[in-house]
Amino acid sequence: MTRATDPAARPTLSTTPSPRPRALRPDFVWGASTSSYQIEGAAREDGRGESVWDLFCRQPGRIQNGDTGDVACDHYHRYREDVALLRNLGVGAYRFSIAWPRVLPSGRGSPNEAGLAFYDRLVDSLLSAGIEPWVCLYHWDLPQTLQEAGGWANRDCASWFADYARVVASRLGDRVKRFATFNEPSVFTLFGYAFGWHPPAVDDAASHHAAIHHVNLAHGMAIDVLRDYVIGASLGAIHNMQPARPVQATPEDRAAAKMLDCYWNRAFADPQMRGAYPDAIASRMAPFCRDGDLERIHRPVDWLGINHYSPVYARADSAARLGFAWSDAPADAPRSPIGWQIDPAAFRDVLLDACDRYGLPIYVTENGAGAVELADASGAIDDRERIAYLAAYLEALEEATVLGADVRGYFVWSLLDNFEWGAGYANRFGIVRVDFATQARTPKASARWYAARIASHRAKATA
Ligand code: IFM
Repeated sequence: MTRATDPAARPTLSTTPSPRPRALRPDFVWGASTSSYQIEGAAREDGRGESVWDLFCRQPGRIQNGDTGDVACDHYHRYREDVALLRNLGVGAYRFSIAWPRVLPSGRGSPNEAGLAFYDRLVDSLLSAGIEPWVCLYHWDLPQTLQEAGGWANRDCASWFADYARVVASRLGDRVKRFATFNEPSVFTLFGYAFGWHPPAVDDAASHHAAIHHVNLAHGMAIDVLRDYVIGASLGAIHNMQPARPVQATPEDRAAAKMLDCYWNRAFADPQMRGAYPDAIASRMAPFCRDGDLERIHRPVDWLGINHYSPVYARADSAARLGFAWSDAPADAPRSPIGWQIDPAAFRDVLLDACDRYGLPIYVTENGAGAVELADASGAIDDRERIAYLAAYLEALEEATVLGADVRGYFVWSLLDNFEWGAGYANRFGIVRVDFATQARTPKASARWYAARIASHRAKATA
């Protein structure tokens, strides 16, 4: 493919919207995203098995304030109210994930009818509200029993995942057509198998590279299953893509940033959509890669899901096994209330570069801003900083589209404040506030802003 635009010629983006031709397609998909462990709760109900996150949260010191996903947003019981919130926003699509241990409590074997019935109810409720369900099969909650059998470091996990995909596809595939395999595979493999920050809290290069390869294999095998079982399927893979930058402009930090780029942006997307591992890590992947594996991984997909928040930074460290050490953004970078860098131009460039490199229609499957927020007495939140972030990032998305990127949709992260992994409930990403003591939902100012943004696009598209 030819480059959509010369990177050197890309203008600097301001965070103040300026009048320019609008390029979003009339059928642009507006959506909101969540994930199973972060919102469902009902951790011990209706036969759900344990996930790696259930155990991890019980380990002292792992999660801020000792929080767990046991109750989370209690979405398992309150999904009708949450679908009503989605309908009021005017979104056309809702991306959620299936909890593998709710559907297959031991990871394999007999499906749990009650778990499947929950997703039936959710899908039916979305469809009656005129909202298209976008299902992601895996958002990090591996069944604990499979972890005890080696987890993603065990090659068999790829077949277990394909079997799980078959169970979900045969149950929901009559009504759900949009499926993604994994959410942000580079995050859960790096954080779980290389840094020890997420479950299974391993810090081992061989397990990490094995996990990368087996997740890739699982992706390809599940794509084949979904094609076989879902008539009219539209299949994708969801990757976090963020510029990987050197924290200082030294040759050593630049080399470190290249390695971070390989693991963060390319270790999954390249084999899945181009059929090869990046050269810089190919020899590390070779011990796990058998004949025919790359063909099994490189299956045709219909779209690329991109999750993007802010750039990531690397620094050189001679002791770092992977060739980089994680670093904070430079001190002078503009930041969101939880310290994440704000750089909408980086988002625009990611969309343009991904469009060139992978040649697929793009849906932004996550973007949003975290905050530590206090409500007023009525529970209201005037989250102007989040609105400014969303406005600037949507401006960047439109600019990428004007410059030639084929971006077809945007899902805000997140519909609800939810369990934000290691930060527990302290960091809030929702456009709807959740009071975790009462489970009351209160749309924030950003929810009203997002609804108006969607309505104005629809009005123009149908004018
Ligand atoms: O909450 C997470 C989500 O699970 C994966 N993408 C990033 C979000 C914000 O950290």
